[in-house]
Amino acid sequence: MKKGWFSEIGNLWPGMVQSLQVNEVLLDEKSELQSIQVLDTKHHGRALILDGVIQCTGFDEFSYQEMISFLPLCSHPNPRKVLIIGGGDGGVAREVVKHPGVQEVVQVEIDQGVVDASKKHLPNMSCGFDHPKMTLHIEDGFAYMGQHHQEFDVIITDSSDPEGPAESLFGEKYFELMKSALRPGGIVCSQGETVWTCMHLVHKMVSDCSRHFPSTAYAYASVPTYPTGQIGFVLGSLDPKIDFRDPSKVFTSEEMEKMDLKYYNENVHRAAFALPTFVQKKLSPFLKK
Ligand code: SPM
Repeated sequence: MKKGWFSEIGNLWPGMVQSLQVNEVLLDEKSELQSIQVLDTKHHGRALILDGVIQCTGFDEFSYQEMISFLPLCSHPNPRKVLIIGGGDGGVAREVVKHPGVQEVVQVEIDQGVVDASKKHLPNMSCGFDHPKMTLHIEDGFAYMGQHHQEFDVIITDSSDPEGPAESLFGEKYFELMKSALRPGGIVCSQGETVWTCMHLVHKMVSDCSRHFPSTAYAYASVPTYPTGQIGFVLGSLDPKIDFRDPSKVFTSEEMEKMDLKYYNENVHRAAFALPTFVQKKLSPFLKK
């Protein structure tokens, strides 16, 4: 923080910085795992910052939370039981419980401090935890995954970046564990960084995913307060015939209205998988033709 501005400096986006003008620091503490800040910003609502990195702001969080939830949910023909790993602010839970076919949601977040911070300062996101479909566990998502077999239809990994508590959620072993935790036909969707500054990471995740899933895809969404304004999603399916671009579930306008979706819709779903040529060239060995 300098002169009322928070600046996000990180190794994953070298030579650039994103800054937010701050009215007030609402929380500044350290959990056992990381530093946790909540800022009341001048133009972007409240911002959650973990280890100095912007996780979400009130201004654009809906884009990320809707897309990491509805891309996999609407690619699955019948997503009854969903596992969320990470997502301690509650925003992904808030979105997943909206899907009318989802009956049960289990969430595993490693840091109670993030949940507490969100419950106190980010009620628009933490409201996700209060839904009757939800069960929240505070424990290590990687370890949890190793103990569950053929249990979930969809697994969503809403992690921070791979420097810190979320590192284990980016390795090949994690994709292997997710595969065994899925029911037949299951789908995974992980926070997939950005091709603009982390192509090496994107390439590794997509290639690791393709080693364990017969169908792998990469999609992206616009999130102005993340570095480069973009974030990706790595998706894998146990169904070799799936076409991720073609949603299994298309909501009626009444359903859309009821779910209060602000970013996700059928056209956005299809467009999210359209990759620029340089990305297509790099990832095509691992993506389904
Ligand atoms: N529920 C919201 C949590 C957000 N999780 C993803 C945060 C990613 C932050 N870093 C983005 C950097 C992109 N290279």
